[in-house]
Amino acid sequence: MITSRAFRGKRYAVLGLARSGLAAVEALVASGAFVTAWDDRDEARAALPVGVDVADLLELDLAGYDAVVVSPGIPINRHPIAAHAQSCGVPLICDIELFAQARADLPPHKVVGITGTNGKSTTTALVQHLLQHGGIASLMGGNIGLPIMSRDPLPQGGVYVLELSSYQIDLTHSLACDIAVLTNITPDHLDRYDGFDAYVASKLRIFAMQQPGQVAIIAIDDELTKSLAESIEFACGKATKLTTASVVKSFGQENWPSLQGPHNAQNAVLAECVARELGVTSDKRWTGLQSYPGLPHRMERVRELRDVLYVNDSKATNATSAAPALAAYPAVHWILGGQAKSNDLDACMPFFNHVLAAYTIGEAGPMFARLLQPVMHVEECGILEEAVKRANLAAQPGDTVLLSPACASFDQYLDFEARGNAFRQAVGSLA
Ligand code: UMA
Ligand code: ADP
Repeated sequence: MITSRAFRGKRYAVLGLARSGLAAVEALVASGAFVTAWDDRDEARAALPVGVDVADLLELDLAGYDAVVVSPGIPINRHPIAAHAQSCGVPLICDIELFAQARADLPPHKVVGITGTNGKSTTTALVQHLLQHGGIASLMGGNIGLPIMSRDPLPQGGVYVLELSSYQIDLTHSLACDIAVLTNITPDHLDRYDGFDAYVASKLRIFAMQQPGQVAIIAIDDELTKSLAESIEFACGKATKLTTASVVKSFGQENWPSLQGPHNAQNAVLAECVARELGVTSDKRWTGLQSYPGLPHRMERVRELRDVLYVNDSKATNATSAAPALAAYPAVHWILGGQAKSNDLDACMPFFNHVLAAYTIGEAGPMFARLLQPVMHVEECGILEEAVKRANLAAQPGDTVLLSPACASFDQYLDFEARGNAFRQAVGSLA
Protein backbone atom coordinates (compact mmCIF):
# COMPACT_ATOMS: atom_id res chain seq x y z
CA MET A 1 0.00 0.00 0.00
CA ILE A 2 1.01 3.66 -0.25
CA THR A 3 2.14 5.22 3.03
CA SER A 4 3.60 8.62 3.81
CA ARG A 5 5.32 10.56 6.55
CA ALA A 6 2.90 13.36 5.72
CA PHE A 7 0.16 11.54 7.69
CA ARG A 8 2.20 10.55 10.75
CA GLY A 9 0.70 11.76 14.05
CA LYS A 10 -2.22 13.48 12.29
CA ARG A 11 -5.92 12.83 12.95
CA TYR A 12 -8.34 11.81 10.23
CA ALA A 13 -12.05 11.10 10.26
CA VAL A 14 -13.10 8.69 7.49
CA LEU A 15 -16.69 8.41 6.27
CA GLY A 16 -17.61 5.50 3.98
CA LEU A 17 -15.82 2.16 4.30
CA ALA A 18 -16.25 0.41 0.98
CA ARG A 19 -13.31 0.07 -1.43
CA SER A 20 -11.78 3.55 -1.31
CA GLY A 21 -12.60 4.30 2.35
CA LEU A 22 -11.16 1.07 3.69
CA ALA A 23 -8.00 1.48 1.61
CA ALA A 24 -7.63 5.02 2.96
CA VAL A 25 -8.02 3.83 6.57
CA GLU A 26 -5.44 1.10 6.11
CA ALA A 27 -2.92 3.45 4.48
CA LEU A 28 -3.43 6.11 7.17
CA VAL A 29 -3.05 3.62 10.03
CA ALA A 30 0.08 2.15 8.41
CA SER A 31 1.45 5.69 8.10
CA GLY A 32 1.04 6.33 11.84
CA ALA A 33 -2.11 8.48 11.75
CA PHE A 34 -4.99 8.41 14.27
CA VAL A 35 -8.19 7.40 12.54
CA THR A 36 -11.85 7.59 13.52
CA ALA A 37 -14.13 5.95 10.98
CA TRP A 38 -17.80 5.41 10.21
CA ASP A 39 -20.07 3.72 7.72
CA ASP A 40 -23.84 3.43 8.05
CA ARG A 41 -23.53 -0.30 7.32
CA ASP A 42 -22.71 -2.52 10.33
CA GLU A 43 -20.75 -5.01 8.24
CA ALA A 44 -18.53 -2.26 6.80
CA ARG A 45 -17.67 -1.05 10.31
CA ALA A 46 -16.97 -4.65 11.35
CA ALA A 47 -14.28 -4.90 8.64
CA LEU A 48 -12.20 -2.08 10.17
CA PRO A 49 -8.65 -2.94 11.24
CA VAL A 50 -7.81 -2.86 14.96
CA GLY A 51 -6.66 0.47 16.31
CA VAL A 52 -9.33 2.49 14.54
CA ASP A 53 -11.92 4.36 16.63
CA VAL A 54 -15.49 3.83 15.48
CA ALA A 55 -17.87 6.76 15.88
CA ASP A 56 -20.68 8.39 13.96
CA LEU A 57 -18.91 11.43 12.53
CA LEU A 58 -22.10 13.50 12.62
CA GLU A 59 -22.12 13.18 16.39
CA LEU A 60 -18.40 13.86 16.76
CA ASP A 61 -16.71 17.20 17.42
CA LEU A 62 -14.41 17.32 14.40
CA ALA A 63 -12.34 20.24 15.68
CA GLY A 64 -8.72 19.11 15.86
CA TYR A 65 -9.03 16.66 12.96
CA ASP A 66 -6.77 17.36 10.01
CA ALA A 67 -9.31 16.25 7.42
CA VAL A 68 -12.50 14.27 6.84
CA VAL A 69 -11.88 11.61 4.19
CA VAL A 70 -15.17 11.05 2.39
CA SER A 71 -15.93 8.26 -0.08
CA PRO A 72 -16.77 9.55 -3.55
CA GLY A 73 -20.14 7.80 -3.47
CA ILE A 74 -21.32 9.97 -0.58
CA PRO A 75 -23.25 12.88 -2.08
CA ILE A 76 -21.56 15.86 -0.44
CA ASN A 77 -24.08 18.24 -2.02
CA ARG A 78 -26.77 16.90 0.33
CA HIS A 79 -25.11 14.75 3.00
CA PRO A 80 -24.88 16.61 6.37
CA ILE A 81 -21.17 15.74 6.72
CA ALA A 82 -20.29 18.66 4.43
CA ALA A 83 -21.89 21.32 6.66
CA HIS A 84 -20.64 19.59 9.81
CA ALA A 85 -17.02 19.53 8.60
CA GLN A 86 -17.28 23.12 7.45
CA SER A 87 -18.67 24.28 10.80
CA CYS A 88 -15.65 22.65 12.48
CA GLY A 89 -13.24 24.19 9.96
CA VAL A 90 -12.03 20.80 8.68
CA PRO A 91 -11.43 20.15 4.96
CA LEU A 92 -13.31 17.40 3.10
CA ILE A 93 -11.00 15.24 1.00
CA CYS A 94 -10.96 11.77 -0.60
CA ASP A 95 -8.36 9.07 -1.11
CA ILE A 96 -7.07 10.78 -4.26
CA GLU A 97 -6.09 13.85 -2.20
CA LEU A 98 -4.32 11.53 0.25
CA PHE A 99 -2.40 10.13 -2.73
CA ALA A 100 -1.54 13.67 -3.85
CA GLN A 101 -0.18 14.45 -0.38
CA ALA A 102 1.79 11.19 -0.28
CA ARG A 103 3.54 11.85 -3.61
CA ALA A 104 6.52 13.63 -2.08
CA ASP A 105 7.50 10.39 -0.32
CA LEU A 106 7.17 8.22 -3.44
CA PRO A 107 10.12 7.48 -5.75
CA PRO A 108 10.22 10.04 -8.62
CA HIS A 109 7.24 9.27 -10.84
CA LYS A 110 4.60 10.75 -13.14
CA VAL A 111 0.84 10.92 -12.76
CA VAL A 112 -1.66 10.74 -15.60
CA GLY A 113 -5.20 11.81 -14.58
CA ILE A 114 -8.08 10.90 -16.89
CA THR A 115 -11.55 12.38 -16.59
CA GLY A 116 -14.62 12.97 -18.78
CA THR A 117 -18.20 11.77 -18.85
CA ASN A 118 -17.61 8.67 -20.98
CA GLY A 119 -14.54 6.69 -21.97
CA LYS A 120 -12.56 7.24 -18.76
CA SER A 121 -12.07 3.57 -17.89
CA THR A 122 -11.28 2.51 -21.45
CA THR A 123 -8.77 5.33 -21.89
CA THR A 124 -7.22 4.58 -18.49
CA ALA A 125 -6.86 0.85 -19.17
CA LEU A 126 -5.54 1.55 -22.66
CA VAL A 127 -2.92 4.03 -21.41
CA GLN A 128 -1.85 1.45 -18.83
CA HIS A 129 -1.67 -1.24 -21.53
CA LEU A 130 0.37 0.96 -23.92
CA LEU A 131 2.82 1.92 -21.16
CA GLN A 132 3.33 -1.66 -20.04
CA HIS A 133 3.62 -2.82 -23.64
CA GLY A 134 6.23 -0.09 -24.10
CA GLY A 135 8.25 -1.28 -21.10
CA ILE A 136 7.30 1.55 -18.71
CA ALA A 137 6.38 0.53 -15.13
CA SER A 138 2.85 1.74 -14.44
CA LEU A 139 -0.28 0.97 -12.51
CA MET A 140 -3.84 2.15 -12.76
CA GLY A 141 -6.18 3.17 -9.99
CA GLY A 142 -9.01 5.43 -8.91
CA ASN A 143 -12.54 5.33 -10.28
CA ILE A 144 -11.71 2.27 -12.39
CA GLY A 145 -12.38 0.30 -9.20
CA LEU A 146 -8.84 0.07 -7.81
CA PRO A 147 -8.35 2.36 -4.81
CA ILE A 148 -4.96 3.92 -5.35
CA MET A 149 -3.90 3.91 -1.67
CA SER A 150 -4.03 0.12 -1.58
CA ARG A 151 -1.49 -0.26 -4.40
CA ASP A 152 2.21 -0.80 -3.82
CA PRO A 153 4.36 2.16 -4.89
CA LEU A 154 6.08 2.02 -8.26
CA PRO A 155 9.86 2.11 -8.62
CA GLN A 156 11.55 5.29 -9.82
CA GLY A 157 10.31 6.38 -13.25
CA GLY A 158 6.91 4.71 -12.84
CA VAL A 159 3.63 6.19 -14.04
CA TYR A 160 0.41 6.21 -11.98
CA VAL A 161 -2.58 6.22 -14.32
CA LEU A 162 -5.62 7.51 -12.42
CA GLU A 163 -9.21 7.44 -13.60
CA LEU A 164 -10.85 10.41 -11.87
CA SER A 165 -14.59 10.93 -11.51
CA SER A 166 -16.00 14.37 -10.86
CA TYR A 167 -16.89 13.15 -7.35
CA GLN A 168 -13.22 12.45 -6.69
CA ILE A 169 -12.06 15.71 -8.25
CA ASP A 170 -14.48 17.62 -5.98
CA LEU A 171 -12.67 16.13 -2.98
CA THR A 172 -9.14 16.63 -4.32
CA HIS A 173 -7.24 19.88 -3.90
CA SER A 174 -3.55 19.37 -4.69
CA LEU A 175 -3.18 16.70 -7.38
CA ALA A 176 -0.95 18.22 -10.08
CA CYS A 177 -1.19 15.69 -12.91
CA ASP A 178 1.84 15.61 -15.20
CA ILE A 179 -0.68 14.79 -17.91
CA ALA A 180 -4.41 15.53 -17.47
CA VAL A 181 -6.84 14.10 -20.01
CA LEU A 182 -10.44 15.07 -20.82
CA THR A 183 -12.45 12.66 -22.98
CA ASN A 184 -15.79 14.49 -23.37
CA ILE A 185 -18.48 16.16 -21.27
CA THR A 186 -22.22 15.58 -21.59
CA PRO A 187 -24.92 15.88 -18.90
CA ASP A 188 -24.49 13.22 -16.19
CA HIS A 189 -24.62 12.95 -12.39
CA LEU A 190 -26.85 16.01 -12.28
CA ASP A 191 -28.30 14.92 -8.93
CA ARG A 192 -24.88 15.79 -7.49
CA TYR A 193 -24.52 19.23 -9.10
CA ASP A 194 -26.31 22.52 -9.26
CA GLY A 195 -26.81 22.19 -13.03
CA PHE A 196 -24.67 21.15 -16.02
CA ASP A 197 -22.32 24.16 -15.72
CA ALA A 198 -21.41 23.13 -12.18
CA TYR A 199 -20.66 19.58 -13.40
CA VAL A 200 -18.43 20.95 -16.17
CA ALA A 201 -16.66 23.21 -13.65
CA SER A 202 -16.00 20.18 -11.45
CA LYS A 203 -14.34 18.27 -14.30
CA LEU A 204 -12.20 21.26 -15.25
CA ARG A 205 -10.60 21.43 -11.82
CA ILE A 206 -8.30 18.61 -12.96
CA PHE A 207 -6.60 21.25 -15.15
CA ALA A 208 -6.77 24.03 -12.55
CA MET A 209 -4.69 21.87 -10.18
CA GLN A 210 -1.89 21.45 -12.74
CA GLN A 211 1.43 23.31 -12.52
CA PRO A 212 2.84 25.43 -15.37
CA GLY A 213 4.36 23.27 -18.10
CA GLN A 214 2.31 20.18 -17.33
CA VAL A 215 0.34 18.74 -20.21
CA ALA A 216 -3.40 18.82 -20.93
CA ILE A 217 -4.76 16.43 -23.58
CA ILE A 218 -8.32 17.10 -24.66
CA ALA A 219 -10.58 15.47 -27.25
CA ILE A 220 -12.31 18.22 -29.18
CA ASP A 221 -15.01 16.33 -31.01
CA ASP A 222 -17.81 18.72 -30.07
CA GLU A 223 -18.33 22.45 -29.66
CA LEU A 224 -18.22 22.39 -25.86
CA THR A 225 -14.89 20.58 -25.58
CA LYS A 226 -13.48 22.78 -28.35
CA SER A 227 -14.23 25.93 -26.43
CA LEU A 228 -13.14 24.42 -23.11
CA ALA A 229 -9.83 23.40 -24.70
CA GLU A 230 -9.23 26.99 -25.83
CA SER A 231 -9.76 28.30 -22.32
CA ILE A 232 -7.61 25.58 -20.76
CA GLU A 233 -4.77 26.31 -23.16
CA PHE A 234 -5.07 29.96 -22.27
CA ALA A 235 -5.04 29.20 -18.55
CA CYS A 236 -2.44 26.47 -18.19
CA GLY A 237 -0.14 26.86 -21.17
CA LYS A 238 0.60 23.44 -22.60
CA ALA A 239 -2.50 21.83 -24.10
CA THR A 240 -2.78 19.23 -26.85
CA LYS A 241 -6.14 19.28 -28.61
CA LEU A 242 -7.11 16.23 -30.62
CA THR A 243 -10.00 15.47 -32.93
CA THR A 244 -10.88 11.84 -33.40
CA ALA A 245 -12.00 12.33 -36.96
CA SER A 246 -8.83 13.84 -38.37
CA VAL A 247 -6.40 11.52 -36.61
CA VAL A 248 -8.10 8.17 -36.67
CA LYS A 249 -8.25 7.76 -40.45
CA SER A 250 -4.52 7.29 -40.68
CA PHE A 251 -4.39 5.00 -37.64
CA GLY A 252 -5.98 1.80 -38.96
CA GLN A 253 -8.70 1.27 -36.37
CA GLU A 254 -9.83 -1.89 -38.19
CA ASN A 255 -6.77 -3.59 -36.69
CA TRP A 256 -7.83 -3.02 -33.05
CA PRO A 257 -10.42 -5.71 -32.23
CA SER A 258 -11.28 -4.38 -28.77
CA LEU A 259 -11.48 -0.74 -29.82
CA GLN A 260 -14.27 -0.66 -32.35
CA GLY A 261 -16.73 2.20 -32.81
CA PRO A 262 -16.31 5.98 -32.97
CA HIS A 263 -16.25 6.29 -29.19
CA ASN A 264 -13.28 3.94 -28.96
CA ALA A 265 -11.55 5.88 -31.70
CA GLN A 266 -11.71 8.87 -29.38
CA ASN A 267 -10.35 6.85 -26.47
CA ALA A 268 -7.55 5.42 -28.63
CA VAL A 269 -6.49 8.80 -29.97
CA LEU A 270 -6.22 10.17 -26.44
CA ALA A 271 -4.35 7.15 -25.06
CA GLU A 272 -1.96 7.08 -27.99
CA CYS A 273 -1.14 10.73 -27.38
CA VAL A 274 -0.48 10.12 -23.67
CA ALA A 275 1.80 7.16 -24.48
CA ARG A 276 3.69 9.26 -27.05
CA GLU A 277 4.13 12.06 -24.51
CA LEU A 278 5.58 9.53 -22.03
CA GLY A 279 8.08 8.15 -24.53
CA VAL A 280 6.50 4.92 -25.80
CA THR A 281 7.87 4.27 -29.29
CA SER A 282 5.52 4.46 -32.29
CA ASP A 283 6.02 0.78 -33.01
CA LYS A 284 4.97 -0.17 -29.47
CA ARG A 285 2.01 2.22 -29.60
CA TRP A 286 0.64 0.63 -32.78
CA THR A 287 1.13 -2.95 -31.66
CA GLY A 288 -0.28 -2.04 -28.25
CA LEU A 289 -3.50 -0.75 -29.81
CA GLN A 290 -3.82 -4.09 -31.59
CA SER A 291 -3.23 -6.22 -28.50
CA TYR A 292 -5.43 -4.25 -26.08
CA PRO A 293 -7.78 -6.88 -24.60
CA GLY A 294 -10.77 -4.64 -23.64
CA LEU A 295 -12.57 -4.30 -20.31
CA PRO A 296 -15.49 -6.31 -18.93
CA HIS A 297 -18.97 -4.72 -19.07
CA ARG A 298 -18.04 -2.42 -22.00
CA MET A 299 -19.50 -3.87 -25.20
CA GLU A 300 -18.31 -7.23 -23.92
CA ARG A 301 -19.25 -10.21 -26.13
CA VAL A 302 -20.70 -12.65 -23.63
CA ARG A 303 -22.04 -15.49 -25.75
CA GLU A 304 -23.16 -16.57 -29.20
CA LEU A 305 -26.19 -18.83 -29.12
CA ARG A 306 -27.81 -20.07 -32.33
CA ASP A 307 -26.17 -17.20 -34.20
CA VAL A 308 -27.48 -14.56 -31.80
CA LEU A 309 -24.81 -12.43 -30.16
CA TYR A 310 -25.25 -11.38 -26.50
CA VAL A 311 -23.40 -8.19 -25.53
CA ASN A 312 -22.89 -6.85 -22.01
CA ASP A 313 -22.54 -3.06 -22.05
CA SER A 314 -23.68 -2.58 -18.44
CA LYS A 315 -21.20 0.28 -18.03
CA ALA A 316 -23.27 2.42 -20.44
CA THR A 317 -24.94 4.34 -17.62
CA ASN A 318 -26.23 7.30 -19.62
CA ALA A 319 -27.81 7.84 -23.03
CA THR A 320 -24.61 9.21 -24.59
CA SER A 321 -22.67 6.08 -23.74
CA ALA A 322 -25.45 3.71 -24.88
CA ALA A 323 -25.60 5.39 -28.31
CA PRO A 324 -22.30 4.02 -29.69
CA ALA A 325 -23.27 0.48 -28.70
CA LEU A 326 -26.56 0.81 -30.63
CA ALA A 327 -24.59 2.24 -33.54
CA ALA A 328 -22.26 -0.75 -33.56
CA TYR A 329 -24.93 -3.44 -34.27
CA PRO A 330 -27.53 -3.36 -37.05
CA ALA A 331 -30.31 -5.54 -35.55
CA VAL A 332 -30.59 -5.02 -31.81
CA HIS A 333 -32.84 -6.32 -29.05
CA TRP A 334 -32.12 -3.52 -26.61
CA ILE A 335 -32.36 -4.06 -22.84
CA LEU A 336 -32.41 -0.70 -21.08
CA GLY A 337 -33.48 0.99 -17.88
CA GLY A 338 -32.43 1.30 -14.27
CA GLN A 339 -32.02 4.51 -12.32
CA ALA A 340 -32.54 7.28 -14.88
CA LYS A 341 -30.07 10.11 -15.22
CA SER A 342 -32.24 12.13 -17.59
CA ASN A 343 -35.79 12.07 -18.93
CA ASP A 344 -34.81 11.54 -22.55
CA LEU A 345 -32.91 9.21 -24.86
CA ASP A 346 -32.08 11.90 -27.41
CA ALA A 347 -28.45 10.80 -27.84
CA CYS A 348 -29.63 7.32 -28.89
CA MET A 349 -32.26 8.58 -31.34
CA PRO A 350 -30.02 8.52 -34.48
CA PHE A 351 -29.68 4.74 -34.00
CA PHE A 352 -33.30 3.82 -33.21
CA ASN A 353 -33.48 2.29 -36.69
CA HIS A 354 -31.00 -0.37 -35.48
CA VAL A 355 -33.42 -1.47 -32.74
CA LEU A 356 -35.86 -4.31 -33.45
CA ALA A 357 -37.40 -4.21 -29.97
CA ALA A 358 -36.75 -2.59 -26.59
CA TYR A 359 -37.04 -4.45 -23.26
CA THR A 360 -37.32 -2.06 -20.34
CA ILE A 361 -36.28 -2.77 -16.76
CA GLY A 362 -35.97 -0.95 -13.45
CA GLU A 363 -37.27 2.37 -12.15
CA ALA A 364 -36.91 4.11 -15.51
CA GLY A 365 -38.71 1.26 -17.34
CA PRO A 366 -42.17 2.87 -17.56
CA MET A 367 -40.74 6.26 -18.56
CA PHE A 368 -38.55 4.74 -21.31
CA ALA A 369 -41.48 2.61 -22.50
CA ARG A 370 -43.62 5.77 -22.93
CA LEU A 371 -40.79 7.45 -24.85
CA LEU A 372 -40.06 4.52 -27.15
CA GLN A 373 -43.53 3.04 -27.83
CA PRO A 374 -44.33 5.50 -30.65
CA VAL A 375 -41.18 4.49 -32.57
CA MET A 376 -40.51 0.82 -31.82
CA HIS A 377 -41.87 -2.37 -30.29
CA VAL A 378 -41.47 -2.21 -26.50
CA GLU A 379 -41.84 -4.90 -23.84
CA GLU A 380 -41.97 -3.79 -20.22
CA CYS A 381 -40.03 -6.49 -18.33
CA GLY A 382 -39.29 -5.01 -14.91
CA ILE A 383 -36.28 -7.22 -14.24
CA LEU A 384 -33.24 -8.15 -16.26
CA GLU A 385 -33.83 -11.91 -16.21
CA GLU A 386 -37.28 -11.44 -17.77
CA ALA A 387 -35.83 -9.12 -20.42
CA VAL A 388 -33.14 -11.66 -21.35
CA LYS A 389 -35.75 -14.42 -21.55
CA ARG A 390 -38.05 -12.42 -23.83
CA ALA A 391 -35.23 -11.12 -26.03
CA ASN A 392 -33.95 -14.67 -26.42
CA LEU A 393 -37.40 -15.83 -27.59
CA ALA A 394 -37.68 -13.03 -30.14
CA ALA A 395 -34.12 -12.91 -31.50
CA GLN A 396 -33.37 -14.35 -34.95
CA PRO A 397 -29.99 -15.53 -36.28
CA GLY A 398 -27.82 -12.47 -36.96
CA ASP A 399 -29.48 -10.35 -34.25
CA THR A 400 -27.76 -8.93 -31.17
CA VAL A 401 -29.21 -8.93 -27.66
CA LEU A 402 -27.64 -5.89 -26.06
CA LEU A 403 -27.71 -4.77 -22.43
CA SER A 404 -26.81 -1.08 -22.75
CA PRO A 405 -29.04 0.40 -20.07
CA ALA A 406 -28.45 4.17 -20.41
CA CYS A 407 -29.04 4.29 -16.64
CA ALA A 408 -27.29 3.85 -13.33
CA SER A 409 -27.80 0.46 -11.70
CA PHE A 410 -28.43 1.45 -8.09
CA ASP A 411 -32.21 0.88 -8.11
CA GLN A 412 -31.73 -2.89 -8.51
CA TYR A 413 -28.01 -3.66 -8.11
CA LEU A 414 -25.00 -2.77 -5.99
CA ASP A 415 -23.24 -1.34 -9.05
CA PHE A 416 -22.89 -1.72 -12.83
CA GLU A 417 -20.58 -4.69 -12.35
CA ALA A 418 -23.23 -6.62 -10.38
CA ARG A 419 -25.74 -5.78 -13.13
CA GLY A 420 -23.34 -6.97 -15.84
CA ASN A 421 -22.67 -10.18 -13.92
CA ALA A 422 -26.43 -10.77 -13.57
CA PHE A 423 -26.74 -10.37 -17.36
CA ARG A 424 -23.89 -12.84 -17.94
CA GLN A 425 -25.57 -15.30 -15.60
CA ALA A 426 -28.99 -14.94 -17.23
CA VAL A 427 -27.45 -15.37 -20.69
CA GLY A 428 -25.35 -18.29 -19.49
CA SER A 429 -28.42 -20.16 -18.30
CA LEU A 430 -30.25 -19.88 -21.65
CA ALA A 431 -30.63 -23.27 -23.23
N1 UMA B 1 -22.23 5.41 2.94
C1 UMA B 1 -22.56 5.80 4.24
N2 UMA B 1 -23.48 6.80 4.39
C2 UMA B 1 -24.08 7.41 3.32
C3 UMA B 1 -23.73 7.00 2.02
C4 UMA B 1 -22.79 5.98 1.86
O1 UMA B 1 -22.03 5.27 5.21
O2 UMA B 1 -24.90 8.29 3.53
C5 UMA B 1 -21.24 4.34 2.77
C6 UMA B 1 -21.82 3.09 2.10
O3 UMA B 1 -22.41 2.22 3.04
C7 UMA B 1 -20.56 2.50 1.45
C8 UMA B 1 -19.70 3.73 1.17
O4 UMA B 1 -20.21 4.80 1.94
O5 UMA B 1 -19.90 1.58 2.29
C9 UMA B 1 -19.88 4.10 -0.30
O6 UMA B 1 -18.71 4.38 -0.85
P1 UMA B 1 -18.55 4.46 -2.43
O7 UMA B 1 -19.86 4.37 -3.11
O8 UMA B 1 -17.73 5.65 -2.73
O9 UMA B 1 -17.84 3.07 -2.71
P2 UMA B 1 -16.33 2.66 -3.09
O10 UMA B 1 -16.34 1.19 -3.16
O11 UMA B 1 -15.35 3.32 -2.22
O12 UMA B 1 -16.22 3.15 -4.58
C10 UMA B 1 -15.64 4.40 -4.93
C11 UMA B 1 -16.29 4.84 -6.25
N3 UMA B 1 -17.74 4.90 -6.08
C12 UMA B 1 -18.45 5.96 -6.50
O13 UMA B 1 -17.97 6.95 -6.96
C13 UMA B 1 -19.96 5.84 -6.38
C14 UMA B 1 -15.96 3.82 -7.31
O14 UMA B 1 -16.46 4.29 -8.55
C15 UMA B 1 -14.45 3.65 -7.41
O15 UMA B 1 -14.17 2.66 -8.37
C16 UMA B 1 -13.89 3.26 -6.06
O16 UMA B 1 -14.26 4.27 -5.09
C17 UMA B 1 -12.38 3.12 -6.06
O17 UMA B 1 -11.74 4.37 -6.26
C18 UMA B 1 -17.60 3.57 -9.07
C19 UMA B 1 -18.61 4.52 -9.66
O18 UMA B 1 -19.77 4.14 -9.83
C20 UMA B 1 -17.17 2.61 -10.16
N4 UMA B 1 -18.21 5.74 -10.03
C21 UMA B 1 -19.09 6.68 -10.68
C22 UMA B 1 -19.13 6.45 -12.18
O19 UMA B 1 -18.18 5.88 -12.73
O20 UMA B 1 -20.11 6.89 -12.81
C23 UMA B 1 -18.58 8.11 -10.42
P1 ADP C 1 -16.43 5.63 -18.13
O1 ADP C 1 -15.36 5.04 -17.29
O2 ADP C 1 -16.21 7.10 -18.38
O3 ADP C 1 -17.83 5.34 -17.68
P2 ADP C 1 -15.98 3.47 -20.04
O4 ADP C 1 -14.70 3.46 -20.80
O5 ADP C 1 -16.13 2.54 -18.92
O6 ADP C 1 -16.27 4.98 -19.57
O7 ADP C 1 -17.17 3.24 -21.06
C1 ADP C 1 -18.50 3.20 -20.57
C2 ADP C 1 -19.45 3.11 -21.71
O8 ADP C 1 -19.44 4.35 -22.42
C3 ADP C 1 -19.06 2.03 -22.72
O9 ADP C 1 -19.83 0.90 -22.49
C4 ADP C 1 -19.31 2.65 -24.08
O10 ADP C 1 -20.60 2.27 -24.53
C5 ADP C 1 -19.33 4.15 -23.82
N1 ADP C 1 -18.12 4.89 -24.23
C6 ADP C 1 -16.84 4.52 -24.07
N2 ADP C 1 -16.02 5.49 -24.53
C7 ADP C 1 -16.79 6.50 -24.96
C8 ADP C 1 -16.53 7.79 -25.52
N3 ADP C 1 -15.30 8.23 -25.72
N4 ADP C 1 -17.62 8.55 -25.85
C9 ADP C 1 -18.89 8.12 -25.65
N5 ADP C 1 -19.18 6.91 -25.11
C10 ADP C 1 -18.18 6.12 -24.76
